[in-house]
Amino acid sequence: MEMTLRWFGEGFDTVSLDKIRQIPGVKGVITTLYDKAPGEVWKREEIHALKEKVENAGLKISGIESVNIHDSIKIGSPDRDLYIDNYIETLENLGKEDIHLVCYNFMPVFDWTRTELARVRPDGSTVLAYSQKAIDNLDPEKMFESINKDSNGAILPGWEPERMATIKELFEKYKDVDEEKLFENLKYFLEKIMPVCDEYDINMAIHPDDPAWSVFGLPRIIINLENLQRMMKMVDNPHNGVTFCAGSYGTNRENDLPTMIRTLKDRIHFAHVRNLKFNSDDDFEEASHLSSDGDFDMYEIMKALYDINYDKPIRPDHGRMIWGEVAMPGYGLYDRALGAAYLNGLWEAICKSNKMNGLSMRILNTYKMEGEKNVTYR
Ligand SMILES: [Mn+2]
Repeated sequence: MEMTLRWFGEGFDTVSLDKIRQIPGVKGVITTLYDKAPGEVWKREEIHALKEKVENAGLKISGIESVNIHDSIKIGSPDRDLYIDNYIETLENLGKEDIHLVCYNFMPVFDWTRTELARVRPDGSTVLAYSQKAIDNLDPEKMFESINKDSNGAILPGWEPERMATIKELFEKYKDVDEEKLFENLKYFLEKIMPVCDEYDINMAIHPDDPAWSVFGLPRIIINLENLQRMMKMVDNPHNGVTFCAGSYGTNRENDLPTMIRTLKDRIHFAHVRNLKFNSDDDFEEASHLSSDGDFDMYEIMKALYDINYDKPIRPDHGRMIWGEVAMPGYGLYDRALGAAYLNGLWEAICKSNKMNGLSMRILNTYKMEGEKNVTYR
């Protein structure tokens, strides 16, 4: 695996590249052109400048999260081809800059949804949390206000104020889009972009809907193994793959995370690993990464990734806000650094206890590979 950290770019992220570089084992960032609107073309020079910035800090771009999908593509509006052409041009420019991983999502209207961005835990840390009761009592048009007031001044990913200003119209546009239609529109999009992905070897990694069920009556399809298998089969190309986000799939307790990983295998192109603590079936909060702090067995999740020889980018996900840090909720430095260190520790222990060979030994520079089978630790 390749340990990375998400970075929103200069001017948008409170965490600097030189701090990221000091996290043991992190050699790459997952980044984006944060001020690009969905549907806009990413110019090659802009991508190149971003790449230079990252490389000058001694890191590399391991992938993009996200190139967002314009609503017309998700809705299947007559103008969708224009935005798909723009998307293809962006992919082409990314490919030319030697970037081969793109995370995206296909969620209508709202991106990830939480009802609290700073719930206080007993240890004084604050975390993102979700309560179905709070959602059920909330007018969807007020959702943005509710999310925005706790954002520490940051623009949250997927919650662009410009889009949210037209929320009523957006809901109206999605009124005829049900799950079947959304699948159809996703298929149409994927079929159009696969040739450029094949040409430049770009792995498309769809991010799950978070939480993994319908909110405010909007259809959500990337929620479980069955739907993922349908998605991969309907456009059966190895570049059509998934972001395995433990914290998002894990919101539905029927999703067996290690089994999902072992079934999806090499169609997993990117992994987000974090833990959740359930207070009841319809209320959860984002715990620290440690197994004993939440409800997921993080060892089993990492072991499943090891078992499929996972050698692609992985990142710790939302962290708690600790030690007085002020940052975009979920994206402070400290707790994500603790998460990366913990996941690296689990990985090293799994590797050593399994006397493994070849591929999945590539935990950055910690180990040296000697030939295909024989591995010696430095
Ligand atoms: Mn995620």
